[in-house]
Amino acid sequence: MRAPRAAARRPAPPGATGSKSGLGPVAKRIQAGDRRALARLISDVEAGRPEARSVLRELYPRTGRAPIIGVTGPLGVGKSSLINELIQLLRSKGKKVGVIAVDPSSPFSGGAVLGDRIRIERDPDDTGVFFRSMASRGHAGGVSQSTRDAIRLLEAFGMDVVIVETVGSGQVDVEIHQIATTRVVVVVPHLGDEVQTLKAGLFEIADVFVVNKSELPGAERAAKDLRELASLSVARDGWTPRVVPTSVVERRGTEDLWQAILDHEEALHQSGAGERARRERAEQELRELLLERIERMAREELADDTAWTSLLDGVVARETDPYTAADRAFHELRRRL
Ligand SMILES: Nc1nc2c(ncn2[C@@H]2O[C@H](COP(=O)(O)OP(=O)(O)OP(=O)(O)O)[C@@H](O)[C@H]2O)c(=O)[nH]1
Ligand SMILES: [Mg+2]
Repeated sequence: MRAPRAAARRPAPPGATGSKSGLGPVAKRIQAGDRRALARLISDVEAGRPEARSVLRELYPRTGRAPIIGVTGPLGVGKSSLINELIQLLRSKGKKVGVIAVDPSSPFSGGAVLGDRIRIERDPDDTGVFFRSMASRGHAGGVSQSTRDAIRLLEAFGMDVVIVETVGSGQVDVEIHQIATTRVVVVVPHLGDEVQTLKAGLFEIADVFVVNKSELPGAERAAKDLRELASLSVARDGWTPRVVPTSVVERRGTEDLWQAILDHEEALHQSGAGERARRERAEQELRELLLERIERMAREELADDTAWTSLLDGVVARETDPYTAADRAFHELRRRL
């Protein structure tokens, strides 16, 4: 586990509060809409620099209100293109949007997605949009925590909606999807094996299915299959997953997608499921943060510890089995702490 890194890049602004707003200088800059401060702080979050935590502590009470939309699905189904469409729609409604792309294979660059067929230009000076790509590896506190923290910074910055894109291929997606308030899974016509994948994992956590590229043959069939699957699944808190066909090339369906998201957010509110989900997310985060500390503490305690070394020697020599050794180490740690 990492050792806390020294604040090498610039002097750490200590959680200097005491001003009228109760915010330190960095938190104030975030709230005032300083993009460079935001970008720098997200980098700090990724690197696990301690000064980021102090700003997050200050900003926490001001976060937790924006819808967090998780968008996932297999490689190349058009997630980024769809997000671009959503951004344009939301900007036309005067809403500010933050986007985090985890492990993007088609990076957001300069406010445009470079697809081979679609290139959507956006005003690079539009301060109502902020993109950030993040790698799922190399995060000091794990990608889930970095994502949570980045979302909070975007919210404190003033974003009304935050969208998180991940490539639907594993545990990271499920974890990040769990951070979202509305989970969107994007697929394309001719699902084939994808339906299996969806059944296996993402299907259970989708609130809205998008069948993108629906100008291609087979789109209606795919939507029908998904609707069937959705109706067979147990409605969670009175919500049956919605299926929305879209086509970015024909610029269709984005309004329906946004409406489905809004309907889901409203259903969460009405049924009380949103409140429960908030509690579950808080508990999950607290658990992760606590476990991280316990693990670090244990590692530090065991490093260069002679009793630990001799336990290890015993296991290697097959004088002690690893189960007994782990039990002893556990009891010894508990005794000391
Ligand atoms: N025919 C068709 N092509 C589309 C549509 N939407 C996106 N595409 C194309 O699909 C390709 C992938 O689009 P992206 O938006 O990068 O897809 P993605 O899911 O974000 O891809 P990854 O992030 O790499 O997983 C690009 O060539 C797009 O131009 C659509 O509705 N119809
Ligand atoms: Mg993408």
